[in-house]
Amino acid sequence: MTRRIVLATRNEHKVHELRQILASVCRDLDLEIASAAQFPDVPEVPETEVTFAGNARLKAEALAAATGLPALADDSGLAVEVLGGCPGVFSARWSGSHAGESATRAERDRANLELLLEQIADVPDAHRGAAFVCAAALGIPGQESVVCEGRVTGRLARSPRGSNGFGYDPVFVPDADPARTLAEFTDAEKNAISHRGNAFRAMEPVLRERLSRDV
Ligand code: ITT
Repeated sequence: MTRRIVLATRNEHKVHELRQILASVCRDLDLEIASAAQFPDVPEVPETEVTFAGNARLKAEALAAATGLPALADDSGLAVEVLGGCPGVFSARWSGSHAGESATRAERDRANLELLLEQIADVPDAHRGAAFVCAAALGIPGQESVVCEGRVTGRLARSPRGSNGFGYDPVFVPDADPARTLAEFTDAEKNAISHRGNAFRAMEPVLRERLSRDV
């Protein structure tokens, strides 16, 4: 039986990656995956929590309540060691909220990345460690939500390289392959090691159990 679920994100890059990750994690589950963009009347939920897990839970529960469907949310960001874990939950708005501005996501991503590079310009290579962190949340109407986390560690390059991915990918050099930034990985290579891939792979047993229960 086909199960309909909805991705609680308006970031089309995340939607693209999540569709591929879920296709490999739940290949046999016969999922029909909708995204928040298909529910334009449902307002975006303010990210008022101060943890990735808290914000992921907020997004999943709000969309599940509004649509009646199981909802999967992703709250993620970059934690830079020398900045004490920032930008962290402020990763999407590090250079300002840009509320009401007409800047595109690509322009906001570039402004965030440029500000971060400027802030750590004097930091030597030995201290440029960072991690991408992702909290995946599953919200199902009438059930308690579940959150799983994933991360990938690496270092920050001094200038952007590569054109794949989004956000801070062009400056993130994963420990698993120190010759390339994540923006120089293919989608499949990134998903295999990424914070998002790791968080949603950790969610696999929960998805199987909850989606079979919710019929
Ligand atoms: P939704 O809330 O609608 O999901 P968003 O982009 O605002 O979309 P977040 O609040 O979780 O999502 O912020 C995530 C930010 O962290 C994102 O905008 C990037 O700046 C950064 N980020 C997260 N995952 C990333 C990845 O895989 N590659 C590069 N940057 C990433």
